[in-house]
Amino acid sequence: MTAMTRLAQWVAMAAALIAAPASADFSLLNMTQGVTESSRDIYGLHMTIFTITVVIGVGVFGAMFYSIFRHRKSRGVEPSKFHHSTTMEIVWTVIPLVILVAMAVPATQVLIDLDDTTNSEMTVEVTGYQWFWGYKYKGEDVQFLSRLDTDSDRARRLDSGIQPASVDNYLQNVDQRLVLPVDTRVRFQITGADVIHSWWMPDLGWKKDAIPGYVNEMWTEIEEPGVYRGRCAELCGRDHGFMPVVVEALPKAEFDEWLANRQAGGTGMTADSDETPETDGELAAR
Ligand SMILES: [Cu+2]
Repeated sequence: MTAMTRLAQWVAMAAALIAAPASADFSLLNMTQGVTESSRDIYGLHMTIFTITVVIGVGVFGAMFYSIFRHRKSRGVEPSKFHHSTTMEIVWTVIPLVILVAMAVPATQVLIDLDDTTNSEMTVEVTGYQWFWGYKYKGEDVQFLSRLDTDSDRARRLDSGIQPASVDNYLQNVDQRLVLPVDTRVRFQITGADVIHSWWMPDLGWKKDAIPGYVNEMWTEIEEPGVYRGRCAELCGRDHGFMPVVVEALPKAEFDEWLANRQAGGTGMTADSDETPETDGELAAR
């Protein structure tokens, strides 16, 4: 092998190494910005704290490696022999304290805001079951169960012979979506019927435990119409991986139409529904 071919090989390898991360979609590694003000607040907090930790990491490791190389024994550096430095102790106590407080103040503000469910315009009761979700529009006489869609359910079975990749939104689809209006402050009351589940919708910026005998509250105000997908985030038994959450946010007028349709006994079902919803009687029997 000539020196030139070897050089060409090295150049090609270096180019491939540089090109691989450049073509990767790094946004997939980060958390989503979501579609609500609170989800963007949370994303902002995440980025601020991430930046602070990166700066600290570079500073600490930079100082450490600089000291290791610059003051190594082989260079003939004599170690200093001092025992105690009050100045240093104060510096390395006060600086982290200031950083922690600077991070805690905005984080606490967002937490307080997330917990404030006052002034909500409508309430949805969310109940976790093994292994599906129940939704009830409080005071609207509309309730239904939301289960894994039949296509995913068929494909996930042992020896089904169906390629999961051939199923639309495999394991991320339900028979009946939770339909919500946009630009409306919606309160959620979340509980569990059997074991602890957790209702997680990344685009809303939060998840909340669904605990039997206890009602957790949360709220959201979705800004953009669309279909958002989440899942149960608390290991709740055999089929934990098969109870997705799908929210469809509709413009207000369309939502009112959907709700009226449901109240009139229609299914009011949305695009990917493929099953007859359970009647209220069946739901109550559970
Ligand atoms: Cu679960």
